[in-house]
Amino acid sequence: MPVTGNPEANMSNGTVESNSVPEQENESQVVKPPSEISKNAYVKSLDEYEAMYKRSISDPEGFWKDILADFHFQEKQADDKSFLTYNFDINKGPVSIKWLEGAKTNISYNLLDRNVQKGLGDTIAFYWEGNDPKDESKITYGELLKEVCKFANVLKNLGVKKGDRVAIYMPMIMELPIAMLGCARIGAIHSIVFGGFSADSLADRMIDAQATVLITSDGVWRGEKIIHLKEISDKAIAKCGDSNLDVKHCIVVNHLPRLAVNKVDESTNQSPVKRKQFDYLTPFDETRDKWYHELIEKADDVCPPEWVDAEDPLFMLYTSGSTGKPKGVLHTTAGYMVYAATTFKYVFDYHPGDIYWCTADIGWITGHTYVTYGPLANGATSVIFEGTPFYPTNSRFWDVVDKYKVNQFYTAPTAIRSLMKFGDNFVKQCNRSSLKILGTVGEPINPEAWLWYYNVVGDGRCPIVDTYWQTETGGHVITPLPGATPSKPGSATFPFFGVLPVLLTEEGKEIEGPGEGYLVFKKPWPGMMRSVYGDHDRFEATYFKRFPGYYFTGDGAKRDKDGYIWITGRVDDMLNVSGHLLSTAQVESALIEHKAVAESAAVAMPHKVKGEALYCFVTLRDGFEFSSQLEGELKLKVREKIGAFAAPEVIQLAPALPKTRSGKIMRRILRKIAVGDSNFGDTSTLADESVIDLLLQHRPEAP
Ligand code: 6R9
Repeated sequence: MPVTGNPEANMSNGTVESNSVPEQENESQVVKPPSEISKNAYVKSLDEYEAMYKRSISDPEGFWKDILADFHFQEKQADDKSFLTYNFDINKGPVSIKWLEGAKTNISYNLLDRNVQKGLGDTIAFYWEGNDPKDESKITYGELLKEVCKFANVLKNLGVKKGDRVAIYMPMIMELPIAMLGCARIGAIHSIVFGGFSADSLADRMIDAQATVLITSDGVWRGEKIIHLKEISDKAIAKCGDSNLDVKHCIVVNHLPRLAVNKVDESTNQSPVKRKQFDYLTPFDETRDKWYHELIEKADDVCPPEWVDAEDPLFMLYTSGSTGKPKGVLHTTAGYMVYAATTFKYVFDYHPGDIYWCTADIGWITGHTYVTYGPLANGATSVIFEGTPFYPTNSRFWDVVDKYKVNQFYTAPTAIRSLMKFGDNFVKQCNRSSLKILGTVGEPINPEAWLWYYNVVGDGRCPIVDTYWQTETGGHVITPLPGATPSKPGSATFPFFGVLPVLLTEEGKEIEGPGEGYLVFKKPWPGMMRSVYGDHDRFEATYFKRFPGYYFTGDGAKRDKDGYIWITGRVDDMLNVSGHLLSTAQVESALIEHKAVAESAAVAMPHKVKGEALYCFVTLRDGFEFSSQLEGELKLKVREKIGAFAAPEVIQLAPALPKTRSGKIMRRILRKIAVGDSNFGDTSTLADESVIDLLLQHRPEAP
């Protein structure tokens, strides 16, 4: 049991109920769950959590079978099938994880038909809140089922079959979950690419997945800015063509014209949004492109689900890889479904009637699991938000909370830090009394941001669930339960049911008790990834080679004397900008494409709002001069190759890079230069120590 010591014993230390928590720099600050929350929670105390956790580890079959009773499996019951077979040790054979293999189900049936059968047909599944506060809509479970069936029929009519990959590049609109579930209904594998990625990134992902169908929209408003997604899609499709991938169908949602329909400018009798895009004509290829609404109009609203194997793929989602090439993380059906549903229920303590809101974009794993699949599996009512926290004002999040009376609110540390900057008034002018539980995800949350979230946003009455997980883990793996876990600001606390975290030393020895090491997992849980799409060797090499017998997260962590787990961040060549993982190799290969660049090296530097930001060093080819214009061009290059969120914070000229005698770049030194720390440690392995002085001379004044 990872809960060593007795956390209850610490609770007098800094414990506050329904009140502010003071700033205090130590690991013994414990914030007890408010009794109001514990009283009604599914898990009411740490003792209850521990008992359930113990059972999930010692009797996983019994534990999950109780939960499986809430799901529908076709023909024979799931329990007639092999429960779990797995191998984590590459020395013993191929790594594999199979859960309920042989059982047949369909996730869209479980999320929609079953909820309608249970009487939730008229319950709101999603409220949609547009970028413009006047744009809104809603959809019930009954309506959602029909829309999903219609779209599934559209796909079928276009020839899409079970196992085909469908790429989705869309904004946060209702058609996005409909498209996902439409794919799932017929057993097609969706591959969603976040709408902030560039044409090149979209094309790379489509080519890797060999996706011949793309679903997109004409465009989207982000605050005051319009983004023409169809134009980006067209560029991506052209690039696919260059790689011999023939994209046969591009389905386009006509989203722009229907925006701000309520907001009419009396002088012109037109909505300002409409006026702005009045002259805009979406580029359209009559043979390849199809309007979503025209296809849907003719489609039947009944579509029997395709019964797929528990281990058939549900979706793939690309995540950065340390070599620079993104990996298509593959998730399968039953394990992901049950894990998404169970973590959602317990971690947000969702009860019928609650209104839940996760601000993540569906293009990331958080949106997959905690906007679409987890909430719908629980018959929940949630908010889908198209906009940004800063538009039209910095109160937008809290306005939306008040408008829909949101009970559970889930966002990222980077959003919290950026709102913190504007002061408390934007928060305090909103009521927020509906809030019960606050969540955070994506990167380590610094205690200062944690306390602001707790004291200001939550008025000192809402527990915070700091949920640690990854695209690869499918759902939360280390997280507090809001009614049970006394939290410590900045700690993700304890493992979720079925998850067995271990800290390892450099040599792969398990660390018992307090200590710091590599975070690995010793056993599979239902929702973990099964492979890298099309490259099982890479799956094994990335996650199972360094420490045979364990799944390696790529993160470091420490365990304190009370057994609390604190994630310390990535230990590989990965960085986390505003909660988005990027590999340094990916950025370096974008920079090197510029004709002026001979060599480049990217490192992470701490950033007040983004958590981490990119600091890039470039060595130029002969005949090129470093200038602010070149700096601008290089930043643009990274935006074009990857996406706007990846734009470097600093680009510095490096007459040479610090290398070992074998030619390896010593990033450790570059990280020190980036933060202005002149304590370089042992530099004896450098081929040329004078490089350090050269780099210091070219360091910009205030990076
Ligand atoms: C869900 C998601 C995964 C990486 C992960 C870790 C970091 C996520 C965190 C956290 C500390 C948390 N991370 N949640 N670090 N505390 N609560 O973000 O997936 O985009 O794949 O990123 O994010 O470094 O390894 P993904």
